[in-house]
Amino acid sequence: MIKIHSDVQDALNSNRPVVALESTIISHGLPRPRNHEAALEFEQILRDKGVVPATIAVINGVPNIGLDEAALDVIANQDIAKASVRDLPILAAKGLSGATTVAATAFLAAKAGIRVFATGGLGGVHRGANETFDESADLTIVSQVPVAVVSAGVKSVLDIAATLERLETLSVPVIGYKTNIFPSFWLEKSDFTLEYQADSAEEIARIMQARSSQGGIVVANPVPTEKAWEKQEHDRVLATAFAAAEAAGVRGKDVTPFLLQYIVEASGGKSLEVNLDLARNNVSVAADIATAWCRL
Ligand code: PSU
Ligand code: MN
Repeated sequence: MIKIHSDVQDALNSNRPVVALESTIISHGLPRPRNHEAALEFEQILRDKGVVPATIAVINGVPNIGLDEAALDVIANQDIAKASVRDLPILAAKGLSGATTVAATAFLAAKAGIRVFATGGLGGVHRGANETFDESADLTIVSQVPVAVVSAGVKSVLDIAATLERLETLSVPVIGYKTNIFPSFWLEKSDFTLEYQADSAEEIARIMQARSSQGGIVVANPVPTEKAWEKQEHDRVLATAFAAAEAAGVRGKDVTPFLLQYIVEASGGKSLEVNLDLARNNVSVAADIATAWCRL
């Protein structure tokens, strides 16, 4: 069972643009109370562009596509599970709430018929994955569901080279949005170039159409230059974060939330501002893509 908000269903029925938003970034990726403000702001960015927001989360066991005020309060202010696709049946049977990751959000968005999804940074292959096998389910699910994921690349705490290789193996198209350099979340650029770039939302929509229902695509949208984090400081703080995670013995699904939270504190809040800016930028580009998609 899935609960689709009437605003979302009406828009889908009449071919008006809808963009899915995830809830793990709100529950586990951003600190309170900025997380609640961000959830409301991301939705408002979409509404201001004439797009219906569909924030996705599991509330008392039921996947909700589009959240009301009370549900937004739950994801922002209650301690709920971080839910990937494998957790959905368990939450459903137990009647529990969960914040959906990119994987679970894309999976549920596709079920509802939503084709465009904005997040901050995609999950991927963690550094040291050759020993831990820690690779986000985000990659496999995006390869399987027909959703365009707009992200500022993958979080730079990850092994970006390995992540790009896995995306190739999984046959996921990766398209730079107005760039041929793969971004790295808080930084505008990584060391990796992309084979293809698109210079308009219309072009992305045409790629989506050509890919049809085979699976998703990754739209890599860099944080604007003037909003990016300074690279030296970024590298310095990340090194301290890896050492802290190692010392704390953090493993599995706790790694990403731990690192993000640690980095916010160790950067004196700088990483948080950049995370919000890059996410806003992704939401805005996703709005344009969803609009172009409806006009095809
Ligand atoms: N983007 C952000 N902040 C986040 C995330 C993305 O700006 O917290 C979340 C997404 O929900 C993504 C998750 O699916 O991080 C990756 O977690 P993991 O590495 O455990 O798969
Ligand atoms: Mn993991």
